[in-house]
Amino acid sequence: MTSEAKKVPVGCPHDCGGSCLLIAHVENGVVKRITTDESPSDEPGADQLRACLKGRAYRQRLYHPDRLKYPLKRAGKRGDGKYERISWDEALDTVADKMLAIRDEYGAISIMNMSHSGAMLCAYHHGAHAIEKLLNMFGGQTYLHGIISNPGTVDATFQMYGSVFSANEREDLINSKMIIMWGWNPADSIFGTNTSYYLSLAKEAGAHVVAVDPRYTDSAATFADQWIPIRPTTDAAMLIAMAYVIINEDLHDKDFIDKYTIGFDKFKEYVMGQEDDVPKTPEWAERITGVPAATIAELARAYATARPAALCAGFGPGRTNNGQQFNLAAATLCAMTGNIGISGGETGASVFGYPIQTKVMHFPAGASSDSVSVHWNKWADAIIEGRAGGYPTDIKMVYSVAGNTVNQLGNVRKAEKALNMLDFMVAQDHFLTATARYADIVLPATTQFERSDVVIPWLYGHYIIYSDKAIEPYEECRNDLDICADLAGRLGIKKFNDTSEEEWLKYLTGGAGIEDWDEFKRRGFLKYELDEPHVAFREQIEDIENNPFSTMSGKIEIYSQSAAESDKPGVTPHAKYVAPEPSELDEGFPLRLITGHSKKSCNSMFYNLPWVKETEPQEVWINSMDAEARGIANGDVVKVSSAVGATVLPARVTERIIPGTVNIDQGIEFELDADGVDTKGSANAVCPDGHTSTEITPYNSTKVQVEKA
Ligand SMILES: Nc1nc2c(c(=O)[nH]1)N[C@H]1C(S)=C(S)[C@@H](COP(=O)(O)OP(=O)(O)OC[C@H]3O[C@@H](n4cnc5c(=O)[nH]c(N)nc54)[C@H](O)[C@@H]3O)O[C@H]1N2
Ligand SMILES: Nc1nc2c(c(=O)[nH]1)N[C@H]1C(S)=C(S)[C@@H](COP(=O)(O)OP(=O)(O)OC[C@H]3O[C@@H](n4cnc5c(=O)[nH]c(N)nc54)[C@H](O)[C@@H]3O)O[C@H]1N2
Ligand SMILES: [Mo]
Repeated sequence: MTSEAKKVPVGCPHDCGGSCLLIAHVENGVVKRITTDESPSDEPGADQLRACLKGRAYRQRLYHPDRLKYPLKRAGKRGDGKYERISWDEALDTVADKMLAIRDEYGAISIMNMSHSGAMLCAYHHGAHAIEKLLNMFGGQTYLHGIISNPGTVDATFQMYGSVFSANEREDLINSKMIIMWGWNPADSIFGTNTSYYLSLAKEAGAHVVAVDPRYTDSAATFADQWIPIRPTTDAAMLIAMAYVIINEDLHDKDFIDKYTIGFDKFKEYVMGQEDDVPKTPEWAERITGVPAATIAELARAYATARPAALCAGFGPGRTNNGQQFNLAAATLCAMTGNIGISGGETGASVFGYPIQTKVMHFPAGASSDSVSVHWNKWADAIIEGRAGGYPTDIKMVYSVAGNTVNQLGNVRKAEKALNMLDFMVAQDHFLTATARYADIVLPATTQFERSDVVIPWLYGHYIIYSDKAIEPYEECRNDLDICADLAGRLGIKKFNDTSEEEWLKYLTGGAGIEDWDEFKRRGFLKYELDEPHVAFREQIEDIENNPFSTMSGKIEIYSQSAAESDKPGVTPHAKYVAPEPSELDEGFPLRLITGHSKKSCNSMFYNLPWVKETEPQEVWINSMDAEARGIANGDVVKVSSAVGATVLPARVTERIIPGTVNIDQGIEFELDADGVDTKGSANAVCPDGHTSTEITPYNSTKVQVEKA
């Protein structure tokens, strides 16, 4: 007998920047259909939280034939994917025995926690939170520090504004007269639920839209009146030349600069050439960026006179050597034109928007004073070199939850070498990922459909989602917290968790102003009613005397004294174009590589779903000039190589990318052949694994060669 379908609200917690409502239509315990937010559009609060195609295709992920169904034990070489089914008891006993033995012999910190951002937007116990707590209670861990996504943006916004709450809400775009999508492609990379919708509204309202990007992206194609192709890693030069034009033509907002900023004069000396005898003219920038001087000057004039104008900076340009200079320069331009703290403006270094992060807490993981850390990009070196190489400890074991580090950090060949040196590895995931297939024990975790949680937006949006358990766990899958709690028992850890799910959720959302919990659960969301969209630093601009910026001076620091006093290499007191140091990794590799975040995946997730795969194939974009010089025709299979490795994939010969630069979308999982060459077109088979002195992972500074395979 079929019962009637019930509709259950579920929040999508994956790390794309959106945080959308999925409505699971459940019949007889099976999700039959997924729709999205259909609440009436005239309701107060946030707009409908409409899901993307990946969220709506989630049934294919939930019930994918390759989904992990039960615990697995390795039955072949690390990496070859041969496993056999074991019981939960055998799996957890094995993990606990190994952990105890490793702690006895080498200490708890010889366990590296490689968990990452797969279920980033959970407030509660799922994804990486529980394992962090377990390892802390076990005596500490080696965790991985640094931010992969946007360290340049975070540093720049702290340096200039003293806060990471530096983004306007997307709804506010409708108030902009001009929008510059600078290395920003939200048609693909989401960056907040409904961003594309708000861009459409802005365009309908008459905003002039310009895209500055090495690629003619789908965002540029859909929204932009003008595409300005630029060589990657050179953006700071173009922005600084725009500052030159604005100063030279007296278009800067002197009142704003006087009242709200400090250090403009020092920056001006640099721009006009008094500091180093190099005036930063558009002609100077043309040589660096490849953008015609006249185009730079024209954009500068348009931006300076279009107020309010939103300079929306993506994270791609910051994922380069000296990437923080991009955001410092962009933020400086926003300040010079008085576009900060006003509706329709933007800050050029946007991290968080509406401060939901202060209202909903994450599951508390505690801390252990014995823990040590290494930078994300050094995880493999830390295993390979250990204490002898200057790392804090010798790593014997890796535990990975909700991360695919082997695939998502550079230099997968080195990763393979490191993992083969371990005594033991555990991975907890939904699939036998490129990381999980090196594990000795693989544990199957539930998805958001099989548990309850609270899901919050990544950057922008004044809402929280109640994600209700729609179905029982798939096959033998278990919740991350329950797995860790069972392990805790076996490890002799007491009081790992004595709080019920509902109590946790109420506690973690205690500051979120939920008046009627049952109604929150029933509807599946709480949308805060705001009079107008949140604008970063509005309070400071409206009343600087009483609401100073959280910088040392209380103002926007176009010149930062504390940065001037910093002894960290790469830190500069004001925005500067710093040419990258020549690297031996670049020799013999003439083309620049960028690695975009695309609609066909969320990092390494979703590309295995037929409906998602249909959207676009994995290809390397190459300009026809570069292709012709190499005898490459559209669709030819090519080999892309760098100093650290190579990958093979079809070429898309196109004018949609600037000559001299190629693009491989990041996220696709690698598979190495007998020669160590990746056969799937995975970006990190070619991106190296270093980081800059300011801890940036400079994927988009990679140099490669392309040839017919
Ligand atoms: N669908 C989808 N959405 C996602 C993700 C995903 O994988 N898939 N990932 C999520 C995550 S974790 C993050 S951190 C964000 C990432 O978001 P971003 O980092 O902003 O995304 P990218 O595609 O890397 O870069 C944005 C644009 O910058 C361009 N670009 C690259 N280098 C340069 C440069 O030097 N100068 C200029 N001007 N442009 C450059 C690229 O061509 C691209 O169009 O997206 C999030 N959203
Ligand atoms: N070349 C290149 N590489 C990049 C980037 C780039 O621009 N260029 N971008 C980088 C960026 S910005 C980021 S943030 C990183 C992302 O790096 P990661 O966080 O390592 O990548 P994801 O693909 O998000 O990994 C998520 C994994 O978590 C699993 N997962 C999801 N939900 C759950 C859950 O509830 N429980 C458990 N146990 N598992 C779950 C998924 O199945 C998936 O395997 O990648 C980086 N890699
Ligand atoms: Mo990210």
